[in-house]
Amino acid sequence: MFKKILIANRGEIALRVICACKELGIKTVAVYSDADRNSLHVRFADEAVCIGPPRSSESYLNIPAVISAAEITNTDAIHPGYGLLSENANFAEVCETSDIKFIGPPPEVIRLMGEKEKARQAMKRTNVPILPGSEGVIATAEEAKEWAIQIGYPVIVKASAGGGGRGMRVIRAETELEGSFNSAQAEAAAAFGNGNLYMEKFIEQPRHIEFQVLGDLHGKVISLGERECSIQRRHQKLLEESPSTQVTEELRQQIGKKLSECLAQIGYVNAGTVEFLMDEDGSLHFIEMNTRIQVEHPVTEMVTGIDLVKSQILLAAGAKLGDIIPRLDRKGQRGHAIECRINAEHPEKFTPSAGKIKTFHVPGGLGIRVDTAAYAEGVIPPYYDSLIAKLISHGRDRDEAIMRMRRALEMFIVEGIHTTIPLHRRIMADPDFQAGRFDTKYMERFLAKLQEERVQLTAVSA
Ligand code: MV4
Repeated sequence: MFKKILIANRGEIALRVICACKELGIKTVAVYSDADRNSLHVRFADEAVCIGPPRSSESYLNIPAVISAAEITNTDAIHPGYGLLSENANFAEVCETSDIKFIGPPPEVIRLMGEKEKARQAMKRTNVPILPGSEGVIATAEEAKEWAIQIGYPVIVKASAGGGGRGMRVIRAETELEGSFNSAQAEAAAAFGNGNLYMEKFIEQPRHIEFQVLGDLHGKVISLGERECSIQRRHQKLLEESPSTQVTEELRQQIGKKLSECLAQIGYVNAGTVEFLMDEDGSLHFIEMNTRIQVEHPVTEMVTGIDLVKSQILLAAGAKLGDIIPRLDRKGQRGHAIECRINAEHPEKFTPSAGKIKTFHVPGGLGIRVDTAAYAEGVIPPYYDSLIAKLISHGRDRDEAIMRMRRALEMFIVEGIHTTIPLHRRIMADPDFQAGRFDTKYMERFLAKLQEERVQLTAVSA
């Protein structure tokens, strides 16, 4: 087992990893930028190393600085958290060549999943359902035209190096094809240094449903069920839940089995998330895979009782899935969990709201969990992600999870900066949300409805 782990991250996820290490009796090293000197991850780690100026590009993303910090502290392994270096195959490679265990999949698997078109073909080969689409990269608009005829309009072209919504174009008719194809190619080349595009049938109003998987170093992969993540705005998720009201036990088992087989073949190791779109008739279609622990992992933890971050560490150290997860826990999901992302943002304009927190009161009680690194009198720097807390509720069923979330949102007080708390209060009160009637277009409709009613969310937050 590792004696010491360096956490190459900040904020709530750095604290989350420290929690797992403490429970495993592993020493921790925090790295921090000049802007994070007074952050809680620095306080709760056993050691802390300053790795540079506030901007991420000069600190948390600076590979030589992170590796040097690991070397001077005699670290055995690095946990990258999410974002930052977590899906950087080169970083994973540098860790391994420096004799430091990277807590995540092998570099070649990170690289494969980073090339969305290759990931798609890999899933197809092992019978994971994918959308009708192109095979291999599309070189020219002419070629794209032929694929579009075969697939049938509407189609979507996506950047192979993209993901998270960048470098995509929906094409509804042949007249739009050449223009959209060329602009997507140029955008992808500029953004990712790689203009490779592929094409899929376009699903108009999908739900976004993702499966959590864990793989060990002995060739075994298991699925821990799904999360429903459709409630998002501009590709930023706002709240997630597990299980999805739309996934039957039969579908969950069927997809879980296929994923276990497919990912075992690929050599998948550690935690991962497989993203699907659900169409109007309830079928799931693979779109991409994320090779990291995700922000929304707690909803899976609440319904499975499995500590995913502890599992990541144990799996990286060579543990067998059968030894760390009792058969009973693998049976399935108990109850229902919801996570609200509390961002330091204006709740309507979604513009960042950095500054000093004046009051910070966190709710608690049965069925409530708060993952945060924020505190009263603490400062939210403007340089990083705006997520300041995750409020998670768990109940015997969805209604109970919603009721618990509603009372916890009432008792969550943040003063001094704007947050998304008032927005979440409104969503929880929405009959469509309560009935489970939503898809990836939900927030557009919801925000339009608020505008019509002229609801001032900031007034609620004061
Ligand atoms: C799609 C799609 C419809 N059809 N692919 C957006 C982010 C990227 N991960 C994939 N995305 C989409 N791919 C096909 N074939 C619609 C989206 C999409 C979306 C997906 C998940 C969550 C929110 C979304 C919001 C807009 C578009």
